[in-house]
Order: sequence, then structure tokens, then C-alpha cells
Amino acid sequence: MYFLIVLGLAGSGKSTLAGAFKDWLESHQMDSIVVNLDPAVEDLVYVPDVDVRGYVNAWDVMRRYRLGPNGALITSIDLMANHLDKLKESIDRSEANYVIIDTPGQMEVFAFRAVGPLILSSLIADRKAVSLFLIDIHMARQPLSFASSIFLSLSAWLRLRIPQVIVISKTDMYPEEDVEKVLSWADDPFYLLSEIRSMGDPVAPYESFAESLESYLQSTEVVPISSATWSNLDGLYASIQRVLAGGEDYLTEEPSSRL
Ligand SMILES: Nc1nc2c(ncn2[C@@H]2O[C@H](COP(=O)(O)OP(=O)(O)OP(=O)(O)O)[C@@H](O)[C@H]2O)c(=O)[nH]1
Ligand SMILES: [Mg+2]
Repeated sequence: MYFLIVLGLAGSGKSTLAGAFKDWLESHQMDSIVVNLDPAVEDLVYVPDVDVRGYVNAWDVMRRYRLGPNGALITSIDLMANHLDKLKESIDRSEANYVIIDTPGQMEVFAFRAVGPLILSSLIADRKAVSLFLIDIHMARQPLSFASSIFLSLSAWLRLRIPQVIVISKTDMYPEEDVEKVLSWADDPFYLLSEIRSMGDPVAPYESFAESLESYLQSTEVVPISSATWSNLDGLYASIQRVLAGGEDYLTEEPSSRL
């Protein structure tokens, strides 16, 4: 059983990819389940096999504790921790090859607070996991947004310590040249830096900015995909396999040792 954790900013295409990748795996005779860990989502584009809303619903929490939307989401994620045994049991019972975990839109409340990593490490236990960090092509094609998104993915990695694949999503929305440009920035962050400088930015970053991006991106694959057209989902699968074969087994450690 392998875990694929789908992460990214609100609206980056996480739920759509979770559903599309499940269908893609099924069309290649691989069984998978999708787990919804978003307690606030109303309409899902897929039918979840395991759904946290059966245990915690952010809208009920909002009414019961008289909280606003953000407070309700944070409280719901804290409450989720009380139901980990049941969630894990449902996942384990499926015996699926791949468990795709769809995470909440406000990734910071899930990926950056201690409870999110705790939830994930409890569900994953000693199995292997890869996180798919989505960056919408609409953001990725802007040099500064691309750079800040890469640093955000690095922050998520730092908190979760699950090996990562960076996924440029919704590539069907822009011409091929735009996608190629983003990939060339990922290949050569000094080229990205030169583009930022050529925009006449008065506080353009220093060389060390490109150096830090370069050392992170050298060890992280960047994969463009479209969930709408299924473009390059086979490439995403190949990247996932390479990461799983790479054997970074951080999650086999006791969760308490890394929180
Ligand atoms: N054209 C296109 N649109 C996409 C693709 N993937 C997602 N979208 C659209 O982008 C919007 C957001 O997609 P979601 O899958 O809901 O994004 P999300 O990251 O789950 O959103 P939150 O859970 O709210 O953070 C929806 O309107 C999707 O239809 C894609 O590959 N191509
Ligand atoms: Mg979603």
C-alpha cells in the first residue's frame, strides 16, 4: 500500500487530480482509493472511498462552537485527530495499492500545524508515501509566483518530511511554450533569476536565492500535468515510482520523534 498525499494552495486542482488519478490508475488495472481529508468541502468531483466528513464536519463545528470559517476549519482538523483509528481502519481494510489523500484548500492549517503531519503519519504508519505538491500553471508562469510556490513546497516538505513531486497543474489552460518555460526555470533557477531581474524589479533577489532553489530542485522532480485531459499522468506515475523506489523512508520513524 502506497500513499499519495495531494497538497497545494486553495484551488490548485487537488481534488480534481485525486479523482482523475484514481481513474487513470484504474484504467491501468491498478486499484486505488481516494480519502477526503477536507472537513469543509461541499461538492467533490469524485466519490470518496473514505471521507472525514463522516466524523467531523466543519459546518457543524462552526455552528456548535460558534466559530468563523477559519476557526471552524482549525478546530475540525484538531477534532479529526480523535478519529484516526477509524480512518486508518477503513483505509487498511480496502487493501488498495494506492491511497490518494486529498487535503483541505487552506493547506497551512493542515500541512503547517503539528496536527496535520501527526494525522498523516498515523494514517501512513510504516508504509511508503509521496506528496504531490500542486502549483497551478496560472501561478507557475509568473517568475516570482513560481519561486515563492517552490519555497512553499519546501516549507511543506520541511514540516511533513514526505518525499515530494512538484506538479504543475492545469497545463491545458496555456500554450505548450509556457509550460516549457516553467520547466526551464525549474531546470535552471539562474535563468529564473535573470527573468526576475529583467522585469526591472528594484529589489531583485541575490544569487543565493537561485542557489537555494537549485539545490532543492536538483533533488525534486517537476512534472506538468492536466487532470482535464489526462496529459502526462503517465509521466506523473513514472515520477512517483522513481520516488518510491528511491527509498526515503522517513515515515517509518516514530511520529513523535519528528514533530
Ligand atoms: N482546465 C483545467 N481546470 C482544472 C484542472 N484541474 C482542476 N481544474 C479546475 O480548477 C478548479 C479548482 O479545482 P479543485 O480540484 O477543486 O482544486 P482544489 O485544490 O481541490 O481546491 P480546494 O480544495 O478548494 O483548495 C475547478 O474549477 C477545476 O475544475 C485541469 O487540469 N484543467
Ligand atoms: Mg479540493
